[in-house]
Amino acid sequence: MRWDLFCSVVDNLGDVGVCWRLARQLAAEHAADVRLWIDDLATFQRLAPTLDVDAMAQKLGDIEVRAWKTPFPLAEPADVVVETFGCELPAGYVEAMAKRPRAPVWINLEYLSAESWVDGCHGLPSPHPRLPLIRYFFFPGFTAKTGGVPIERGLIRRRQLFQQDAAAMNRFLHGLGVQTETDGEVLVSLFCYPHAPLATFLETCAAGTRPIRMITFAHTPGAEALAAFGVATGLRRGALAGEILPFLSQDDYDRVLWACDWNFVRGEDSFVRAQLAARPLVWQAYPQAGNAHGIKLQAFLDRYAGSAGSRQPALDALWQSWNGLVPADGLAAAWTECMENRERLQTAAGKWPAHLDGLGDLAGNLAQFCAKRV
Ligand code: TRH
Repeated sequence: MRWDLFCSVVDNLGDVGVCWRLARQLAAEHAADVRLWIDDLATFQRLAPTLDVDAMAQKLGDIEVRAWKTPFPLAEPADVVVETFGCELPAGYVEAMAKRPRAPVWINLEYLSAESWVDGCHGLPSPHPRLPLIRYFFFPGFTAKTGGVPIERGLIRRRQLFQQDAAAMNRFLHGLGVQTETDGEVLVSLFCYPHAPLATFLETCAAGTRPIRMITFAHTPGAEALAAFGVATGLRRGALAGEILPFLSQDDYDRVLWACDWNFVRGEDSFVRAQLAARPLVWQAYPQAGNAHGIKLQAFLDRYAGSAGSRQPALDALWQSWNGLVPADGLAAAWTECMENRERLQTAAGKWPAHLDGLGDLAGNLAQFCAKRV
């Protein structure tokens, strides 16, 4: 089957991060012939360094990458058309979809949310007001009534084997230039938005009793904060040492998440990857007006705590202060308590990937949904 995925980069990396991952999985695991239309090749190139940002058409592995320009070129619509994150398909392409002898399966792939209303909206059809086309709303999510989350075949087993092999983890980290000699050191990965209470967090870590090595990534807000705090490239201040790595491939970023004891993540794709890493995590939701992201945050924490069998008040407090939903002066106490309860938090984090895996993965659920309608 031929698939057209359309991705319009809003800002940051997650739109293209999710689309690139989905495209590769559909091709690798579902024999999909995928054309990925992207309107911002420069952003995409951060995730795919070999991409030619000037090419109108190119192959990246098995994926045909097309520059989504205006005016949109004539193109024969695919059997399945995925409009990601409500990006609004080119009008001419929609007209061409309606002229196909058999209308394509048209999917609107939504943003990930743990909110309960998602269950009732997932899979609903929406007939086009004028053309003989139906668009289906497809929601990633955390229940069996949603599309699940992206999980590549064998990923969980690969992560388990990696985490069982301390030598392999150390070799991987040393290969990135991360020193891991200090006994009892807690490894923390940091990927956040600029408005996170970074100064408060770094001060708290430096003043703490446990040695912490914080790993962050070039050209992200964490890198600036670590450098400003004087702990870049292995330097230490109090209990805190920092490492600024280059921006990694998605697969290497996964392995950093697997190797760390705590992962601070953001947006959508790194949020899911940290859940699959089976380590305690702190999520900074993409900021929305009126603190709507606070509702998304609490909805996820409710499900996550439910699965763990008990609420983790300190984790809730840490997430709330990290997201600016409560004053940052509560962050130090919340982080200290989370560090004391780390074993319990690790037990909860270790259970969660099995729950996600049990939902079926996003690409598989999407392929199955479309196969029934194509
Ligand atoms: O970059 P983001 O903030 O993207 C956001 C979200 O997708 C959000 O839902 C959306 O509304 C907004 O964009 C417009 O966070 P996210 O989703 O984690 O995407 C980051 C991508 O970068 C993800 O695929 C992981 C990848 N990454 C690497 O490949 N290497 C790295 O070194 C790092 C730190 C991240």
